[in-house]
Amino acid sequence: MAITDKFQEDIPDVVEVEDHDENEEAEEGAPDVTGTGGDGKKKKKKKKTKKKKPVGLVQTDPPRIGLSKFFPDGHYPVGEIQEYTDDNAYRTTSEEKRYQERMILEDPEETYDNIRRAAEVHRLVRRHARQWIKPGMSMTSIAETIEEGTRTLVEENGLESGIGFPTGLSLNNCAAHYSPNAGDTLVLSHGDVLKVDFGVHVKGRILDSAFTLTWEPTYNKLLEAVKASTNAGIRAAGIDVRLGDVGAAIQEVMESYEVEVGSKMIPVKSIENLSGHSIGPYQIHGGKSVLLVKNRDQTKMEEGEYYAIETFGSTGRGTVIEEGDCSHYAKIFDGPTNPPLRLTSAKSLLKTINKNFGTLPFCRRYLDRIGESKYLLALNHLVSQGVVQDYLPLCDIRGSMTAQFEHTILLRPTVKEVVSRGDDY
Ligand SMILES: [Co+2]
Repeated sequence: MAITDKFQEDIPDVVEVEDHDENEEAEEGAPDVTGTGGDGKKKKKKKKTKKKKPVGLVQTDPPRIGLSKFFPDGHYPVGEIQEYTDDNAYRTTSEEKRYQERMILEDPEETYDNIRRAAEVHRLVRRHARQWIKPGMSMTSIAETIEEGTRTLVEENGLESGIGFPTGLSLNNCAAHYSPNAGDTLVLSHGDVLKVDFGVHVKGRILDSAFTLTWEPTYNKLLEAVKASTNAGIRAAGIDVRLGDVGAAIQEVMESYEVEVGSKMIPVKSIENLSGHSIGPYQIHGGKSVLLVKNRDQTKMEEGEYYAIETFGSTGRGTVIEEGDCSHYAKIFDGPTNPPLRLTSAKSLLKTINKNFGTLPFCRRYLDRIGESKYLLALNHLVSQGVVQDYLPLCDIRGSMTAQFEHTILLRPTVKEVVSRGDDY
């Protein structure tokens, strides 16, 4: 893809500097609760000492200029800030908690700038995808375009930065884990409900965020229900909050909606066997699950955790089952390090997986593009030996429609940060 470094002289550089200060303000001063930046005085004071962004560097369309070029000081935009409430309200202004965050920001492995960089890549890639994806396109071309955007913007570099997990493009009654394999001929149709779920990682910090697209107004209400439920889940999340209570908050909003399909009113259901999840370094499912329905899980969310808050609504049964060809795989995070493998091909494939993906999820197309072929027997062997987990497409009943919205949030010591928030969702 063409990369153009054009300079636009008419953009005043003051704008760029202010942009950048907004980030600093939230970190060094009081938490930026309103998201509008802090007081003007502080900005002026800092301006002199700041390294400037390249003046007038403009991102291409589609976005193909590495993001770091726009943020030479290594600080990336802060997400939406939500304050803790009740027993945790003290955190917003606590000196001790602020100090803790400063220490985190100074640690190159722990700093929030890793996940914020991934989030900014996600926002740019999806901004293009949301207006570009149209019925008539093949699922393969959609997936490849999103992936090319991610790879270039995050400046893919081995296991240091890259794709966080395979691009999910699940359609209609299928809610999750479909991505085209080689030879897939599926084409997007006008009446489809498409879930676009893709990931970006920087130093193993995985940004997991998803949205749904439709081209027919029939299912607008379904999308609205799911978007509102995800936001309810995000609101409910917090330090010391029980996972079961987040599920209840999600379900309550989800099931207050109904969708009119052909003059029939259909209630929206929370899919009961899908969930959001905590996220660890290089570990997409970090061990804690956030169900979308009320449940008795007393496990609490904790300070410092990263969560993917994702909800799925359905006009069907509200339950998914595995269906169709598998595309998604991942090495099991706590799996055996040196498993006894009788197939030589499996041993060699495992080496390839370790080198290219580690414990990050991958799909068959990612194996194809790095030159692997005829690997299915070996891959299945790794699955049967408990080394690799396969993730099959998850679908509700035929004829039903499902939608998904998802954000990654950080339970920072002082505030909750919805790091993937954009002006789109
Ligand atoms: Co997720």
